[in-house]
Amino acid sequence: MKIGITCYPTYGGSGIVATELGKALAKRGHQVHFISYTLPTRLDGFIENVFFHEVEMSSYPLFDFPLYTIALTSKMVDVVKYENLDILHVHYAIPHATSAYLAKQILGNKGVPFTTTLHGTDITLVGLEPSYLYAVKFSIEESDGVTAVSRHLKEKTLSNYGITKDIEVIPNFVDTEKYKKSEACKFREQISPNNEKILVHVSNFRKVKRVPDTVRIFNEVRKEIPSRLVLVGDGPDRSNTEQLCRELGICKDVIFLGKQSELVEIYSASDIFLMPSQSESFGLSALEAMSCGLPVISSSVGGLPELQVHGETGFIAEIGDINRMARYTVDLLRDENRYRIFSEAARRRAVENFELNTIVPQYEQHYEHILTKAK
Ligand code: GMT
Repeated sequence: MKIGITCYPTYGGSGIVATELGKALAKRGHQVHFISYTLPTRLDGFIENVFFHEVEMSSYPLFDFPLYTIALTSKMVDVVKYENLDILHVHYAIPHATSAYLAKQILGNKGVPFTTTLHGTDITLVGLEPSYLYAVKFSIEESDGVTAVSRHLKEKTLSNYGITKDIEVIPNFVDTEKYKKSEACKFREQISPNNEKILVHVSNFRKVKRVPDTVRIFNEVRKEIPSRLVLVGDGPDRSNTEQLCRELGICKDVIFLGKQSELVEIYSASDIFLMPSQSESFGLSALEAMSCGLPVISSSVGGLPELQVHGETGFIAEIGDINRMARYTVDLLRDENRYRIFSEAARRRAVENFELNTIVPQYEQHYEHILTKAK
């Protein structure tokens, strides 16, 4: 198949899923054309069967705001037409599904079907704003296929937008061969010179991630266990979080690594993954951490209970219940035997339920189903 994929290329779960999917499809013999405004984060190096088409944005004095939706539409038309695509797959509804719809209309009988994967805040937050709501609902309804990354997100889409469309749940996935604990880990020696326990959090530091909660949880844990906190990523809440560490006087034990593309070594050096989010449709970074054998301490929101099993792969608490999350962390870190059982269960859950080779064929079947319907 010749597949066009559009996603946000920056640091964020939807772009990562789209990129890993495209790479996996290319490996399975499909030709994959990424269409975005810059090269997606994980699309590094030459990959056979993978092509990148940059959306060109021209500026003009009248345009106070960039006309990305239109520029993307035109690029989609161009790529569908000249690369003879069979299907377009857009990740994150806004504005990608709207551009794909427009491209299909412009191409008329030369148009191809498009499918939209819903990832999270496109449905639960931004999409609900009055300025986007009608366009999001319309574009989802007009998509030839729709997938959601969790049952929770599917239900939210149906109820929030009053949509009756068929939505297929295809969960996020992980390459468990790549994401596995590497034993020879130099980074561990650096960050844990005195055998401190390592807590880790990875996100784009947006409000919904509640990064300051990770610091508060850590602040409680360190009172009982020698430990350090590793924070990976960057975004709007980074300065607040740094400020909080200063106020608590714990800066020497909190390591801000900023954006990182290679996470396996970081997870291999860590003991517990923290995800205290306000909203989380799936929690891809938690899955990647689980695949490296990290138990997860998370909030109970969204798709997180579909990902991890409370009392088996980690623990789940109410949003903002810092003390409980800290308690769970301490209890697990204190009991070596129990920790090992949780770590193995986390890895097993990733391998048995969310392995790349199990999930990617579900997307292939999804495309085939859409193409058969369109004939
Ligand atoms: O925050 C978003 O909705 C955007 C998206 C992203 O690009 O980071 O994240 C969502 O998609 C990921 C991949 O499917 C999920 O693992 C995240 O849980 C989800 N984030 C939220 O729901 C907050």
